[in-house]
Amino acid sequence: MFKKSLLIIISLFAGSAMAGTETWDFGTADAALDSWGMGNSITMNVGGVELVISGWSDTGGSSDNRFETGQLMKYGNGIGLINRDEGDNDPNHSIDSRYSNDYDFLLLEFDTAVRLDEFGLSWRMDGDMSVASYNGDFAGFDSSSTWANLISSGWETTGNYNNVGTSSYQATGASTYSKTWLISTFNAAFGTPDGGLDLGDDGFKLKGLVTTSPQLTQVSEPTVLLIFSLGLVMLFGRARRR
Ligand SMILES: [Ca+2]
Ligand SMILES: [Ca+2]
Ligand SMILES: [Ca+2]
Ligand SMILES: [Ca+2]
Repeated sequence: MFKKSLLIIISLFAGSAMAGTETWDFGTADAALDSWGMGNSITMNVGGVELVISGWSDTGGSSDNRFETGQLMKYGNGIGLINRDEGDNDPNHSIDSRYSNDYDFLLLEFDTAVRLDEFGLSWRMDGDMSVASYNGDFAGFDSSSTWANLISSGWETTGNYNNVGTSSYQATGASTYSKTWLISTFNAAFGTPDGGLDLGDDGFKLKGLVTTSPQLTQVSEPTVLLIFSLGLVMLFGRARRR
């Protein structure tokens, strides 16, 4: 009985430092739109981690290059985006770079640092894509944010992916953990066009993500401390009885 209790205590304590894997399926009702219209978002919780998704494009300013929010849409199990310079038709309602010189992207804000391991698409056109993470505490985009100053403002390219398909999830190759990620149509801010990796003809609808978080959040620190203290009390109690 005592040995068993101790084993449970130790496993609970060790569990607090173990990695968790979160699978985000945007086809579920948990990924509903928070509201309707420009600047809307999707808030979702998986395994104790919260994710807020918003949609953006470079539709602002007199030079058509400043970041502005767009309107997220749900199409079956996929997330799309209508930016401020386009309408709700195919392929504009996807996260696309097809028309109007606008490059759409999704901003992913987690409440804890995660590693973005994989993403899945429900639809794509050409399918050249980019993923980036923010290094530090992200304060949000402002009216001066553009593709040209993205990398110099704290973002790091995780990778560019040529012709991503819909049949299987794409691995990102990410090695860093961050609370803030960006998933985009391929853009020259992230790398030089190369062969099939070309600009301005891409679009996708995002159906899912796989992330890794460094700790299990189900067991809070005070709970772990309480359990550990109880274990110590039991240990001392047993030692004194001998
Ligand atoms: Ca679009
Ligand atoms: Ca435009
Ligand atoms: Ca633009
Ligand atoms: Ca392309």
